[in-house]
Amino acid sequence: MAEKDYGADQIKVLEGLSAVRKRPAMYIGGTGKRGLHHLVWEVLDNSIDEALAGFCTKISISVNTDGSVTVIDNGRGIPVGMHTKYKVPAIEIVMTKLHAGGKFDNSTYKVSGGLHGVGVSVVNALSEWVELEIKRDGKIHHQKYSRGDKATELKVIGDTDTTGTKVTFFPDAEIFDEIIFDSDTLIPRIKELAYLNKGLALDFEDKRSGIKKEYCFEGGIESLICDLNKTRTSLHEKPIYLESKDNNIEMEIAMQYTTGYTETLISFVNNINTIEGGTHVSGFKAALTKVTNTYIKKNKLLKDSVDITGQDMREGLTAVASLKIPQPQFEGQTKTKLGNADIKGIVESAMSLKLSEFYEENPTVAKTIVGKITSAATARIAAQKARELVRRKSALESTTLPGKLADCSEKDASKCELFIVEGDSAGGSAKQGRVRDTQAILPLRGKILNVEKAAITKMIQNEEIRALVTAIGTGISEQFTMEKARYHKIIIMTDADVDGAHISTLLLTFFFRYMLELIEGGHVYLAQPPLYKIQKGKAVHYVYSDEEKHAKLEEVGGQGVTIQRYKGLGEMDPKQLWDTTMAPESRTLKQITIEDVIEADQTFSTLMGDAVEPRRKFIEENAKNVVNLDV
Ligand code: 0RA
Repeated sequence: MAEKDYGADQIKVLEGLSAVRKRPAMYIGGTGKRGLHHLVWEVLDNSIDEALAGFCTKISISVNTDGSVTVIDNGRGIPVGMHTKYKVPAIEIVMTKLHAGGKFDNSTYKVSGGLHGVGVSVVNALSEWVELEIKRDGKIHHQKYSRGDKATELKVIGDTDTTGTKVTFFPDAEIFDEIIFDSDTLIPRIKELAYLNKGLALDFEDKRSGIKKEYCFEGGIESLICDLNKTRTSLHEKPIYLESKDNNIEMEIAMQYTTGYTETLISFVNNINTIEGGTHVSGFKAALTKVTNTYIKKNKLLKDSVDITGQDMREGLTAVASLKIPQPQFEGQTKTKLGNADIKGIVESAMSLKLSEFYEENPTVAKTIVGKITSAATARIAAQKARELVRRKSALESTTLPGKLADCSEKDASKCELFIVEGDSAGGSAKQGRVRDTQAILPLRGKILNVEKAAITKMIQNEEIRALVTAIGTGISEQFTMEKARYHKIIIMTDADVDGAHISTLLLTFFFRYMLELIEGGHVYLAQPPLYKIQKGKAVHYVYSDEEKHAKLEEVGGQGVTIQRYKGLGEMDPKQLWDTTMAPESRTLKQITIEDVIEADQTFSTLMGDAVEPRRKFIEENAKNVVNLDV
């Protein structure tokens, strides 16, 4: 491009500006606020093109006190030489003819994108006046225009040893609904352009309010990633930056994984935000998936059974892809979707090459990323299985009640209680001791599955759990429906020992994970079986703690007192179990509150970990540590 001589002769296609004034919306999208600001973008785009062509390093934009806008660049300056064919200075063709400009033909490409890329002549057509100052060929040239027409002759007003273009324009109130420029509209786009054109200095000043901004990002879109991830926790320190330039196509990609779950993928083509995506975005996604999968396989970072989707690949990813291509075809509702079919393959292969290089050179980062992706996949698969299983009604909503449930006869759930009893023998006593109309008994054999550790699939296959879910009737997780509950009191009744505490903890974990509403509604209780039976003659006392035992012994003490320590519920006969633990008028129940559970949630994680010692200790301490609550 640089070696091409952009003489005045290269400016060819000509058409007057009357069409623009007649139908402005066709050229700038409308005559409202957006259209008005589009004038600024159109002028700015010409300067940015100079920067992209490698001739301009700094652009200043100002809103002046009179409401006009000035854009100054240090590019080559609009050509001022005489056009051999039209016998007028080239700049007059640039300013007064639609589509005029060397940039319109194929010898170069207009990379930055005005809405229609029609050039500065449109701005001229829709401005009350335009004033130009061109530094070129050692001279400062000046000219004024009015509503698209030449108002003064091009003249030299001084000498200079630099080059550049200064365009000042005042929008035409006959065209626009309002002609007041808004800094809040201008500044974000100017900043975005600074990110998208690394190293290019963009200054802004609003002389009406005194607001000043200076943007220049040496890191370009890498800096944009850092900015976007400012409020997030990144998984690797520096964004990954991939760059390639081939056959007039420039590709820049910056990406960084975070601990979060959202995917932020922003793409640009020729500085235009392609909100609707397009072929370049498809290429990006394909490359990320392929290269990462290949890396995982090559380094055996995963069991083959887990298959990772593109979505898993992008969980927690913040990425910006910026493309500069010669002839973008924008499609879609808002013309922000790239349509060029060949770009998918071009981006995919360029990015694949660079990303695999990056993974090879940065194995630590690569492995961190793989770790993130793997856990995204695992979580997705688990959630999916859970949904499928819950949906398959037979899995958990079988209508036939479990055989070992001794149900109650009352149909009003608010009057019914379900005792979940540890062990078949205690279950037997409970079945005999209960009041049949309102109390149901479900014996659980041994320990139920540790739901914290077990995958949901396993959990649902677990017989004890299935019996429990069917008996309660509510369903689990998203399917949970309190109205379907068959009992409003769920009472966990276990031995007052380590195993009993463990079982009740496991049950609470289950309720917490899958039937939280049951706990929130105050429907879950722990039964409090006595620890000791103290007997003197015919008088029998049951005590529920060591403190109580001491107090009772002081009271009844002396000779002939026998103390029996209950090792399990099974040691009690049906009547004793009824009197001490089940009879509503004499029993003590501990209602499980959400606070208990929140605290327990952390404890559960500790508990279900692999360290046996702290777990045992915890269970022992807490087996005794029960706050009594009369219900
Ligand atoms: C046509 C041809 C050349 C440059 C420009 C237009 C140009 C336009 C604007 C608008 C704002 N700033 C600008 N800078 C340059 C090529 C000039 C050459 O070959 O030297």
